[in-house]
Amino acid sequence: MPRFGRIALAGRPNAGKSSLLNAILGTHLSLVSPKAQATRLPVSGILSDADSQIVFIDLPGLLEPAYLLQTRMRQLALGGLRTADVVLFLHPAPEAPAPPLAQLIPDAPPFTADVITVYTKGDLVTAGRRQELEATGAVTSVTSQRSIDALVVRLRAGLRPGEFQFPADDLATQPMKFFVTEYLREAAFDALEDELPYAFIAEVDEYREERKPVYIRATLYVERESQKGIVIGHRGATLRKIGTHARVRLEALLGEQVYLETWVKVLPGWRRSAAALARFGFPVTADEGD
Ligand SMILES: Nc1nc2c(ncn2[C@@H]2O[C@H](COP(=O)(O)OP(=O)(O)O)[C@@H](O)[C@H]2O)c(=O)[nH]1
Ligand SMILES: [Mg+2]
Repeated sequence: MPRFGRIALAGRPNAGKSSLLNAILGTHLSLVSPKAQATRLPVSGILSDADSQIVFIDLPGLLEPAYLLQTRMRQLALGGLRTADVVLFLHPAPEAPAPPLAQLIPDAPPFTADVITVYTKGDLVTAGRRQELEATGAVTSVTSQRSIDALVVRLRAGLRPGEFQFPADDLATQPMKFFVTEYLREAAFDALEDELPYAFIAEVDEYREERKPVYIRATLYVERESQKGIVIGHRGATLRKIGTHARVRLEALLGEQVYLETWVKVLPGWRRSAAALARFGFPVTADEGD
């Protein structure tokens, strides 16, 4: 009998959730940034072997929302906890011990998943400290394949019987267009400073996979006219850098060449607009008045 499970990666912003997802999958699927709150929408990655399939769900970080986008991010993170069989609660080893997960989510509706504490960034503490922490939870580091493998073995062993929900060779559940916008955002987090990456979002206008190279046209949105100039940069240098970063990631994921065309536009206040957020894939929940 095959085994199947959904495992959510939860924790505070910057705990290393997306990095761990990528290390488990051996692919740079989810965007990673040293800046907090880069992940806005859950990213699912699939790990299959001969007789088991795990869908890992990389969730937005658990934080106190300051504006509507962050409210949506928190709702998505809490929703992800509800649909998981197992929750990996990630906490950086240098900041151990982890508080109880319940402390981060006093507003969460009850969920039934088992919670496993995973200390991330194990390479940033001493071997002695790692051993101490291993007594209370898993310890991983993206620089140690052994620690990633050990975690996967443990998770596979805990899976319940169930049919595969996805083809065995699928890596992701979301369409390639989604990853175009994610990698453009990763590039923005890399190339832009301060508040700008947070005011940045991307939308795919055209995706023609029948063309060789694959032709993709995307619009990059910021909130103010002054931000537009910064995203474009001197003679378009910053925009080129953003496009190249995203294109290289996409080509690695697709295994073929991509021609990525980008335009920059202003969409004032999109982070606080329910209509704009719905358009960018952040669902409006029923219990909300706006
Ligand atoms: N030293 C070290 N840094 C890590 C590790 N995992 C993640 N990071 C870094 O921590 C930062 C946040 O990682 P990210 O995966 O985006 O965190 P998320 O916000 O929880 O998804 C990035 O700069 C990563 O490179 C690790 O195992 N060791
Ligand atoms: Mg992340």
